[in-house]
Amino acid sequence: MHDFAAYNLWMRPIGLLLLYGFLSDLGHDVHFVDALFPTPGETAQYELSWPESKKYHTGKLPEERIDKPAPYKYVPRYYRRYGLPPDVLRERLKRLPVPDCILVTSGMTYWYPGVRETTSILRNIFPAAAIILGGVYATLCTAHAELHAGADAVIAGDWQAALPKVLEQKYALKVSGADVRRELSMPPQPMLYPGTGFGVVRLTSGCPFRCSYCASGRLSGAFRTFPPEQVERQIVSNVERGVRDIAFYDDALLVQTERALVPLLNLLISRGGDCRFHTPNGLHARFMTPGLAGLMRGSNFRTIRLSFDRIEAPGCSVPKARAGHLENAVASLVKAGYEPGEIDVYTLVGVPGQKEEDIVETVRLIRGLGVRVKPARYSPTPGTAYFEEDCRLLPALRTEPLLHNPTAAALWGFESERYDRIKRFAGKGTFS
Ligand code: B12
Repeated sequence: MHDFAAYNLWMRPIGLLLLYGFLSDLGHDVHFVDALFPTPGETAQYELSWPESKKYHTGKLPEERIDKPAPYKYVPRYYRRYGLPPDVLRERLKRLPVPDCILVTSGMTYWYPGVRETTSILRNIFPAAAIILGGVYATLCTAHAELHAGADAVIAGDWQAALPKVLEQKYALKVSGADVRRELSMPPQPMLYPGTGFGVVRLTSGCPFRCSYCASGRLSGAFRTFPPEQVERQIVSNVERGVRDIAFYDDALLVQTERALVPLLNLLISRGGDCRFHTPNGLHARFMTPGLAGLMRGSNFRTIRLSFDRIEAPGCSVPKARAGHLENAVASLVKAGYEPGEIDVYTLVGVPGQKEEDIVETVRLIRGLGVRVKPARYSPTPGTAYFEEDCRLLPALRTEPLLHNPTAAALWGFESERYDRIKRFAGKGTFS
């Protein structure tokens, strides 16, 4: 992955893990490689940083400085490759049996140079294997990926719909007859990440809201929940193998809680144990209730992040939460036993057209509740209403996903100095 900054905040390619589960269950010989994470052996042998050495098994990924591509020439920041150095990745790949087919995932749209570098390494080592790309970049920038990612096939959206056909028709790999809806079959993560202390799960898919800055609708389709018992089994299978921290990857964990989160929390509470839970993706503050907060506290949720956006720009989205919702959410969490300083609140900063006064007022409001502000930089994302407006300001966004990077977006939509000023204000409550 190539970026200006990256950190292991419980980072896992959950889509690829599901695919691994699906194909192994069908009896295929599947091997899993995550080029971001070294094994304990590689960490020692190549003196790489261990990405789980900070609090709750988060940490710094191995990194090395690389040249900036042309669109980033004017960004005054170092650019880096995160994850395994290419030679270490090559060594790892050479130990695998020669595959028929390689399934590659992709994260943020602006990480495509890392995808391209990886496919070129894969091609070099396994020239006869078919390379199929999926994931966020493949879904949101399909035409770009077809031209630039170096894959033989690019699959947009859920793999369930398209992958079985592509595997069978193009590559004669047998997957028919499989129940592709059984997508929750995910392997215990320590099986694929030796020595890991964290895992990721998700209890729901998609989001019923269509906020103007978020592509969840395009990526995940209609909102649905998964059976809480299945997610509990996944958690237990990880915990039994040494995992102590579990992060939820849901877009909308607090939606339809009566059939998903509440039963899961009750199961976790009755099971007991010392596993900690985290919600790195912002929760909808308006759905937090005293009852839910009590259950989250009781089941050992440690990282609680809420979202609070009050974007007043033209084409304004429905705010994720209004001030009253945030106050109620914080009050519920505090009543359940959380210290205000343990609660983080994301607020979106840098939407083109967003007024600095509005952000300052929002930050003041959040700080006034005693909780921590986490300004989240805006990333223009294809498939959203805001993206269409952004393209009017900068048409090159349509053809160059590197410009979606929040650090680079600062240069055309919202200058870095303004962002830095707001970040300081968010931390200290003053502009000094
Ligand atoms: C969880 C999450 C996070 C987590 C973890 C992210 C991570 N790096 O692992 C946290 C909270 C840390 C995070 C942070 C950020 N995120 Co985020 N995040 C998500 C979220 C909600 C889920 C991603 C996910 O795992 N989905 C679940 C799995 C199942 O989906 P999937 O991996 O895409 O797989 C599906 C398909 O793509 C397919 N598939 C996947 N791989 C493959 C491979 C093959 C071969 C095939 C056939 C199919 C296939 O199958 C799966 C479906 O069954 C998405 C929104 C979304 N709904 O996807 C945003 C999203 C990816 N994030 C986004 C953004 C903007 C960010 C931040 C920049 C926010 C900020 N300003 O700080 C940061 C960047 C941090 C970083 N450097 O990583 C944007 C992407 C923007 C972009 N331009 O690409 C998204 C799309 C949200 C949005 N705004 O619309 N994020």
